[in-house]
Amino acid sequence: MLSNRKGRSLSSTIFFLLIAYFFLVWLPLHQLYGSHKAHRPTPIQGQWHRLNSIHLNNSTERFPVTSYIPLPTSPVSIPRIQHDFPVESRQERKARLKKQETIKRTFLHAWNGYKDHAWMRDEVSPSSGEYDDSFSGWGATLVDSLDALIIMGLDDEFEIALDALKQIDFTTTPTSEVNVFEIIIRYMGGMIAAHDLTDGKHPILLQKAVELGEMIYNAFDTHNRMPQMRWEWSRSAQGLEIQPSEITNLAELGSLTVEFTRLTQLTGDPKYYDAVQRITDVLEKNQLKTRLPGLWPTVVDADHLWFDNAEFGLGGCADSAYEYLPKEHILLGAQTDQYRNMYRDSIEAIKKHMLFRPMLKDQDQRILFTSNLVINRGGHVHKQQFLQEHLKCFLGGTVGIAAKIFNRTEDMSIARELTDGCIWAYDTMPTGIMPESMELLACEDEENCQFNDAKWQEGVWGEQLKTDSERHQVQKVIKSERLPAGVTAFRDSTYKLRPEALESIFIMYRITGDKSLQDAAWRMFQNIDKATRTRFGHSSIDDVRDSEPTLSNKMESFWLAETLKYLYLIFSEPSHISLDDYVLSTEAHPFKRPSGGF
Ligand code: DMJ
Repeated sequence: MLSNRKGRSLSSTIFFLLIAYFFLVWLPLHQLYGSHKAHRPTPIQGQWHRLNSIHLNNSTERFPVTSYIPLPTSPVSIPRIQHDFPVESRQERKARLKKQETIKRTFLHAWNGYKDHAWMRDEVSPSSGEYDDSFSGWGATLVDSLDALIIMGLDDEFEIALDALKQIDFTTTPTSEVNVFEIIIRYMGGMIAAHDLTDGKHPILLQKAVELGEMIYNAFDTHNRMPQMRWEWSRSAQGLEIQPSEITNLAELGSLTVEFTRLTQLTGDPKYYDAVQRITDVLEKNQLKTRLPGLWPTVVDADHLWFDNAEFGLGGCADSAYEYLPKEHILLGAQTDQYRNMYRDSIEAIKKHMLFRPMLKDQDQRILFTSNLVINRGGHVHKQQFLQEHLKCFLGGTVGIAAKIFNRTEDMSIARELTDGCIWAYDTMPTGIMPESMELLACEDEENCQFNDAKWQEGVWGEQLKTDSERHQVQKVIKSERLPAGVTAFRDSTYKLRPEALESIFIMYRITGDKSLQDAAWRMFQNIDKATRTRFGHSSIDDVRDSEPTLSNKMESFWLAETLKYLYLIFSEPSHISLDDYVLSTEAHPFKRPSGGF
């Protein structure tokens, strides 16, 4: 009798526990994650005239390497990057997951637009539902997004994308010129990261990365082994000589290290690492010989290895060459001092010559930007432009990572103020979105800088205001240009769905644990989604000053691969893609960091 009663009370306890589990755990989780159904898309047929199927798989090299620079293989430990996050409360977790789910749905909106209207093409045109093949026609959005699908737990979508990947032929392309940098960071980055995140479970990922690597390696077959960055691939296919360009972007030349190093680590084939190490050696040799020692000009002559150009900056054409210094150091497991030293020389020059504090109305806001410089032959500044570009917003994150791994604690406040500068630039615009580029005024005294209206107006006018008519005219310019206080001109008022500001916020959040960075990211996300959402995805906009901006029908693959991935990760558990386990490429692709050997 007694045991019967015990049995009954046990079964009712189990029953209540099951009910509680269903309502409190299963149902909420299912509502969050389980409602998405994947559907199989149809490849969109192109109207390209294939270059009559020339394939580049067995070409003979004209300038073969006789001995490869070996990959270092005994990594040592690197100081920790991530903050020690405390356990969050139930409420905090719920609020965070809700935001993360909204970001995931936004990702799916754009992914589905691509799947339904541009599957296996490079990009969907997000307003018209047409497609665009801007990166050799190998399905850039599909391949660039592979690891984002894994990170967001979209497993069915990932399987579908993986099936499609099998059909991509990286040995031929309908385009006459291959953009080596873009192809490496988008395609190879996507495949390697997906391989690393799935622990090599899908051999096709590495197979295809190698197929692409074999193809692109031919761009390095030049007289000095510097790659031809806008590669005339059909010349190589016909056995004709190719040359590195006299006008090569620093960023393109200097940002292949991480992808090619990882490819060698994964395959054991030394040639990829050798190829990029040769570039690093050339950059190192010339770093202190340029017009601004420590920094390289934004345009370099890769044919004659001349670094005498006058223009210096950290935005377009230069950015990721600097970003990859600490990142390659991490990927190599700190086995050489080369990247540490190169980073030291570059950051010291940046601090000395480029950093500036803009003159703002609210001087309690401590923010930093970097200027562009034109240097004459004698090494003197010919021109300094206080120009902030969206592309420069990567810098806060890079300086933050480097401050941690190289024990440069004194740089951490710079990292934060650079990141805050980009947040300010978003918050200050009518749409809440930072423009592609704008000009500002620099404080003369950084520690004591008052906003000076007359100076600002002169900055807008470009010279001293002499007459009442000029003073009247400048007011008109400020009004018609809709210049926020402190901004003297909009160089380019578009927003192209770029990730850099969110990238730095992600890194600085993981380093500091400061929740105000999550708040800033959430504001930015809501504003971007509102201004850019279209029927088939999200579109670049023409003017961040318009509350209802014109859409330019363009969605680059980095919207899914970077911008939305960073947003998702800002609201993830900090252990998800920890910066102490992965190094993120310039296209936000996480590569496994070495631990104890390769
Ligand atoms: C991305 O393709 C990469 O982040 C690159 O390094 C710079 N520009 C775009 C995004 O803006």
